[in-house]
Amino acid sequence: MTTVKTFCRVCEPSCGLEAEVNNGEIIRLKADKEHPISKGFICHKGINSLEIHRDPDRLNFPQKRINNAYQNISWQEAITEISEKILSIKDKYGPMAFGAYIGNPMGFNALAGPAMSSFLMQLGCMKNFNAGTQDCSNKFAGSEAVFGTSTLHPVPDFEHTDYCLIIGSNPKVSHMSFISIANPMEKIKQAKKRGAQFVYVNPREIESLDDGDQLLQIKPDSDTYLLAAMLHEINRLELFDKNIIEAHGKNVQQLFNFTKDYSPEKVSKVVGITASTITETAVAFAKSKRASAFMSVGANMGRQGTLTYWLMHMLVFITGNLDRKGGNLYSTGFYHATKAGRIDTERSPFFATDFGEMRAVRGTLPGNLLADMIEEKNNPIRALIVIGGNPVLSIGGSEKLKHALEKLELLVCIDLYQNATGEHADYLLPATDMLERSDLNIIGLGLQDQPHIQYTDAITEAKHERKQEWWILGQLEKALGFKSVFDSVTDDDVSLDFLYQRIEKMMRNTGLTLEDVKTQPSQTVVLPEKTEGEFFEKHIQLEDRKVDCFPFLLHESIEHCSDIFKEMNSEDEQQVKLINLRSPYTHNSWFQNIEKIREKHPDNVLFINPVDANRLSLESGDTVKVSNKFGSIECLVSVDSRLRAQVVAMNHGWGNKESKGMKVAARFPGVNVNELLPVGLGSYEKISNQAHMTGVPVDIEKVCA
Ligand SMILES: Nc1nc2c(c(=O)[nH]1)N[C@H]1C(S)=C(S)[C@@H](COP(=O)(O)OP(=O)(O)OC[C@H]3O[C@@H](n4cnc5c(=O)[nH]c(N)nc54)[C@H](O)[C@@H]3O)O[C@H]1N2
Ligand SMILES: Nc1nc2c(c(=O)[nH]1)N[C@H]1C(S)=C(S)[C@@H](COP(=O)(O)OP(=O)(O)OC[C@H]3O[C@@H](n4cnc5c(=O)[nH]c(N)nc54)[C@H](O)[C@@H]3O)O[C@H]1N2
Ligand code: SF4
Ligand SMILES: [Mo]
Repeated sequence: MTTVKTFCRVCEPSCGLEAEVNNGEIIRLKADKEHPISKGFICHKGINSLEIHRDPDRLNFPQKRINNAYQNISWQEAITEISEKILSIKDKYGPMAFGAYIGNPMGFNALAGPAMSSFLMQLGCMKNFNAGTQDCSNKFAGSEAVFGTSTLHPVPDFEHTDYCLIIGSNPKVSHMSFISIANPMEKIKQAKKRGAQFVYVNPREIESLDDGDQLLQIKPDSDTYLLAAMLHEINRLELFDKNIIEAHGKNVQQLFNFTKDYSPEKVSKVVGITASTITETAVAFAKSKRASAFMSVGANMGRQGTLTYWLMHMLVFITGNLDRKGGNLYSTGFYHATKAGRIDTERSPFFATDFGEMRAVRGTLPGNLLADMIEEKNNPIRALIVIGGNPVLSIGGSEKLKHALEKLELLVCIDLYQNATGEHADYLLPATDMLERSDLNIIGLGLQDQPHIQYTDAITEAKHERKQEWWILGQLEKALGFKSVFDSVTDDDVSLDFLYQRIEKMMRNTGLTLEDVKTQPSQTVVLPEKTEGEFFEKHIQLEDRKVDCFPFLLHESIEHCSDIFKEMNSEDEQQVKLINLRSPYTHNSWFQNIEKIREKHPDNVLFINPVDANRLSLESGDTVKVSNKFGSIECLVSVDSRLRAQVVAMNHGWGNKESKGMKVAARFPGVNVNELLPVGLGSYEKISNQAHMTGVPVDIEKVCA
């Protein structure tokens, strides 16, 4: 038996793991207590990834759909048949007939990224979608507008902060996103011991709340107005940092002209927080010596996630906390990535399409238009490749997407499972899991609380015929006559050194080679801490290196902001709204096939506040019909006093009734909450393509047995 070090690639902390391996089989996974960053912290998902590795339902061979059943075929057959179909579709319709959807796990796979770009570019595929538009694309658009680059996201400096505002995130359950931080709750605890104040903005009394924390129990989808009102107060009371603004900002007066319209008194009803609390919060933030802010999916997924992120950046900047120790700092890491995300902020990014003006954000179109773009009359998508994603369960309006997928001439899914999307595939291609491939922690680049590089070898050989994405795409490239990773070698045995060349080049600034990393304990090199002093000079990508406080790219959204405010202000006070909810026992749509988890947590329910439950005569365990103009579901309710009145919450990633390839998940199917989310035109934020997924109005009725 040997013990091998590796790291988890399920979510962003990338915790250190140890694998006990016997005769090439992994017997057990446990925490790497010696890991210099995660120091023994892990969660059960990291441990349970072993269950996914040995799940009998895993895809093990390439499969082809014949008469609605899947048959194993060889890789040779799969590559030949798929490439022939691709060529014939290209001949008939041209490159506009291709589409791709890249899922969230592909961000955690260092060799897959370049392979996917190479393949899609050579295919001429312009209709690219990914999980980012259901997650965070507002952050890309927000930082583009304010800093000129999608890759600049200063993170809170927990270690030194005195005051931290956490908007729409539940670190205890999710371990956060857009900040790679092992054991965030421990960091928060340590900060609190020093006397730091943590303030959560959330419609729910979340698990992360602890003694001394403050909760601003906001109404869903209204964060933009809370931040606008806080800035209103900071301006009114002249609590901004004049010197910093003068030295590093522009268009500040226009920002204040905008926030003038949103006094605490005016927004109080819409945000559901008293005017005095808003003022107090603004004053506390501005008067703290070192204040920081963070926002995540709860705010991203509202209708105005980009404006919310803009205003969060503004709050941090005008109070002098941007690039300040204990405020928000950019975490450079092993490569200066801020240039890579640079865009021209002077020109409109939009182009004309049959769906009206549209843009690509980091190359990505709105996921909420995927179904429409398959069904459209002119130039529909006829061939789609899905890599490590499950759009049927992760985008709104699943029924519409399922219907559209059946119209494709070719659907290829590369995944661990025949997931709900794979149910519609013509070809299923089996991918390796994280224990079967080498990797480097590329996901955290620019977002690490403590910068570090870590490498892992594959812990075990890939079972059966599972292959890595770079291999699959490289083989397709070769068959299609494109430039392929296999061109430079005589056989299929491409050396790892060759594949990691690009990453090694990226590491050049650190003076380290991959070999240096591999020989360190836990194959991890801790890099210098994030520091202040470089942000304005080095990282901002606008020509004049100033923070743009009223960016041209946001003008249209800003104009629209007052319309949404009016609409919310005149809304029926009793209107119930659905918010997103993450559970410790699921991870988006995967981990659904792990029997021991599903037996303990067999279902997802709709959580409802006692006030609404009473009004509707509901008790926990009752069945309800939840509906709106987008769809309808039937599910069980659980009465939960942690929610604000008129707010219901439900975990996504469920709804595997028809997933024949995931037998455990099909036995515990749960309900797909995304049936209730808007889809198509008008269902996403135009500037960012971010889908509207929280604060969606719903009606609830009791279903009598
Ligand atoms: N266990 C587990 N961990 C995960 C995942 C998982 O599925 N399960 N998913 C991973 C992924 S892909 C991501 S992106 C991260 C996400 O990590 P986080 O961004 O921390 O996500 P959540 O825990 O869903 O926290 C979002 C919070 O927003 C609140 N919220 C909902 N609507 C609103 C609103 O309108 N305004 C405000 N202010 N708050 C609102 C919700 O109540 C919820 O507490 O988690 C990652 N980690
Ligand atoms: N209602 C609602 N919907 C949501 C959210 C929400 O909070 N509420 N959250 C959104 C968020 S934040 C996200 S990130 C998206 C996620 O959206 P997606 O990325 O589309 O979906 P996942 O459920 O993460 O599916 C990942 C798939 O990748 C497979 N996979 C895992 N590892 C690998 C690998 O190494 N290689 C390959 N090829 N496949 C692999 C898994 O088996 C799974 O089928 O969902 C979004 N949808
Ligand atoms: S917190 Fe995330 S990275 Fe760490 S063990 Fe859990 S799933 Fe893996
Ligand atoms: Mo996500």
